[in-house]
Amino acid sequence: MKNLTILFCLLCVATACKEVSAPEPFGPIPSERQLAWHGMEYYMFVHFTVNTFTDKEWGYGDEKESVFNPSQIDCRQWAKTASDAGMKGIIITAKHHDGFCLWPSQFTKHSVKNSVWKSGKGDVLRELRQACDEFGLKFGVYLSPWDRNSAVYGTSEYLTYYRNQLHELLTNYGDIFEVWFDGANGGDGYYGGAREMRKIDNKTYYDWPNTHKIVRELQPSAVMFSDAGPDIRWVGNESGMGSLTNWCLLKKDEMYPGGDFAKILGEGHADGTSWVPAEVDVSIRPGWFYHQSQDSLVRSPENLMELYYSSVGRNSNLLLNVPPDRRGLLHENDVKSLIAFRELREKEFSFDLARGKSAESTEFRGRNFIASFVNDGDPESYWATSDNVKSASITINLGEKTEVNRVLIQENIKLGQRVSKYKVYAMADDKWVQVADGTTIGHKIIRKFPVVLTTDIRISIDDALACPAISNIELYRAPGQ
Ligand code: FUL
Repeated sequence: MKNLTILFCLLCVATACKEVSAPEPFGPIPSERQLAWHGMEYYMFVHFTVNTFTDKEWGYGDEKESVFNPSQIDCRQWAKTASDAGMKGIIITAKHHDGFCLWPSQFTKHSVKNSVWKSGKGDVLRELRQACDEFGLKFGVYLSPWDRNSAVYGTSEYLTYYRNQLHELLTNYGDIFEVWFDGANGGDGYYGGAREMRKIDNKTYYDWPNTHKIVRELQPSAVMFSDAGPDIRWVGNESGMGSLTNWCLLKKDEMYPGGDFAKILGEGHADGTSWVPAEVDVSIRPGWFYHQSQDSLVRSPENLMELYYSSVGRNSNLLLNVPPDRRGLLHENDVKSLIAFRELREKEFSFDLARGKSAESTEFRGRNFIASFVNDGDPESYWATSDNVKSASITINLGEKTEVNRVLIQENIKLGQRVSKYKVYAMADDKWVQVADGTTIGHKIIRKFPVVLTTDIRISIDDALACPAISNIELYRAPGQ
């Protein structure tokens, strides 16, 4: 009888621990290009044009080309700074609303080729591309749809002009990782001397689907950003605030660039029909362009750290604008702050207390999806529950009493975004104490809580759209409280 019992138990263990198939993907999932984008997390925005020299934020379109004359431009300094700051790429305003082109476009006179800079032989994009390659950064372009210089803005001829320019950018400057389509458009402008108000219909004028096709064809690995995607969405504000509830999903066919969708863009749609994650774009200074008067208003490293928590820590990427000055250099104050911010980040996340510690879960679907895959340092392995189990918890035993005040959690988003409710507990004085709670996870969340002296941290997934699949959990003791 005893032998039979032992055999029975062994059989049970063998069944529970057998290798099983992975969960089926749930809902929309990211494309390869979107997955690569998620991995970038933090990169630089560069706003640079005639405005830098006229001290404006929006040029009217009548600026003389000669005003663009950086005295010591050095794109290597921009790229080196981005790399030293821990950024993964740079997106530059190839053309802002004023219509001035930072490359010698053959379709307009309004560009660097008619400036005095390098006797009209310069090309900012070419220099930046080379610098990005040298420092191992990806390269992206912003091409403003609104063009206050163009005489034909508002007519169908302008679309041809816009697409020709896009073609130049996408064929002459190597691999582009992101194409940024701004949502601001229509209003008064120079328009070739007409100096009038021109309004366009956001929904129809640009015929976006056909412009998107050009990008797909010429740069299949590039993601496209706009208020409403198609690949990456605006977060709905320019203050650096990602939303705590943040689905990478969107009913994108109901949206259009320039529409009034701020709240929806922050949260996304739990039942969205496409994978369109949020990007937080924000400037290191009050303005997007350089103004000497703002030299003392550069965000502090501590403030940038807050931005990091409210963007990367909320399932968004951080696109941080650092505008070059009239010399064509990133200002010393900005550089100092960026480097100190990197140092702060390194201190904040210097040692993962969870890595390699014992982890147990209330449920797992099979031995190839066990709890300890969340803290093995392998981004490919993950813990997943059986298909019908939508709430379960995982407990990491730290081995001894340890101070903890940060938790980082990642879902395996290749299978879609699933978790809709979670809580984090710490075992303190023999009791479970709740230290954080929230809704969505997605690519990554980082949560702060007051220092707790604990032996175990428990992540409780309380609800999910499909069985949870968690690829990573990290724990930290960041300096301070
Ligand atoms: C906005 C523009 O109007 C600003 O000038 C800036 O380029 C910002 C990133 O997007 O829509």
